[in-house]
Amino acid sequence: MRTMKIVADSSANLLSLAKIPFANAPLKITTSEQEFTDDSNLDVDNMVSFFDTYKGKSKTSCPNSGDFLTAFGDADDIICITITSGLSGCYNAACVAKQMYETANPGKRVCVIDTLSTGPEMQLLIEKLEEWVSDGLSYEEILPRIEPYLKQTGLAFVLASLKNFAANGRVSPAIAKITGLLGIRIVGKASDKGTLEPLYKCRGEQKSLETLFSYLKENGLVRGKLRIAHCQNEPLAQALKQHVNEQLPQVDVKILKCRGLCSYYAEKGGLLVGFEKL
Ligand code: X90
Repeated sequence: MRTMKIVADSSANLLSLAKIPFANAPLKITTSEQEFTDDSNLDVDNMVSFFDTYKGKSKTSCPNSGDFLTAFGDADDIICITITSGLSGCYNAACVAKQMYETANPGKRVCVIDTLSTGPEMQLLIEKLEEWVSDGLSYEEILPRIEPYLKQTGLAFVLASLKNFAANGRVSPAIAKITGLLGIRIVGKASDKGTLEPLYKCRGEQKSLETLFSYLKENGLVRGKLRIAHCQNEPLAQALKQHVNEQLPQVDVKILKCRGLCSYYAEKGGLLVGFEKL
C-alpha cells in the first residue's frame, strides 16, 4: 500500500486534517523587530496586535525547497498545493523540492498544483482531496480531477486596507491609491491569472457584505460549499454565514480564522471566502 500525503503552504490556513496525513510549509513575515514563522506555534492574534502599532518595514517570504522537503516527510505519493504563482515564489520552491525528492527517492511521486488562488479556495481543494483519498481513490485517479475541480471554485474578499500588498509591490500603484481611505472596503476576487482584482469600492462594512453576497450569488454559489477565513472579524464572518443560511439554505458554510500569512495581507478586519460554483 503506497502512502499518500497532502502538503500545502501556510496560506491555506490549515494545520492538520482529520482523516489523512497533512503537513504545511510555513511562509514567513519579517519586520525589523521580529520574524513570524507561520507554523502551528505562531500566536496569530499576537502578530496582528504587533502590526496594529508597528510602523516600520515588513515583508513576507515563501518557504524554501528544504521547507517543502520537510513537509513531504517520507510519503510515497504527495499532492502539494500552493498559493498563486502570480504573487508568490511558493510554487517554484515546491517544484524544486519535487525534483529533489523524486531524484533522491526513486519511485516516489510529487504533484505540485499552482492554485492561482489562496486561503479558503485552497482549503476547498484540500477538503476535496481529503474526501477523495478517504473514499479510496488512487493518486492516478485523483490527479486528473484537480484542475476541473479548481475551475468550479472561486476566491473573493473584503479588505479594509491594501497597505501591506502595496508595501510589498503586490498590487499596482493605481490599485494601491484607492486603499486606505477611511471606511472604504474593497470587494474583489482572485483574477484568472492569480492576482488581486478589485471589483467594488464600498462605504462601510454592511454595504461590503451585501456586495460580496451579490457577487457570490451571481457567480454560481447555489448549493455548494462556502469557506470563510477572517482576520479578527468574527462578527462579519457570522453575519455573512447567517445571510447565506437564510438566502441559500443548501449552502454548507464554515468559518475559520486566518493564520499568519493571510492575516498579514488581509489585515485586521479582512475576510476571504472560497466558494463552489454549483
Ligand atoms: O511569497 C510570499 O512572500 C507570499 C506573498 C503572498 C501575497 C498574497 C497573499 C494573499 C493573502 C489576501 C487577500 C486575497 C487576495 C487574492 C489574490 C489571489 C490573502
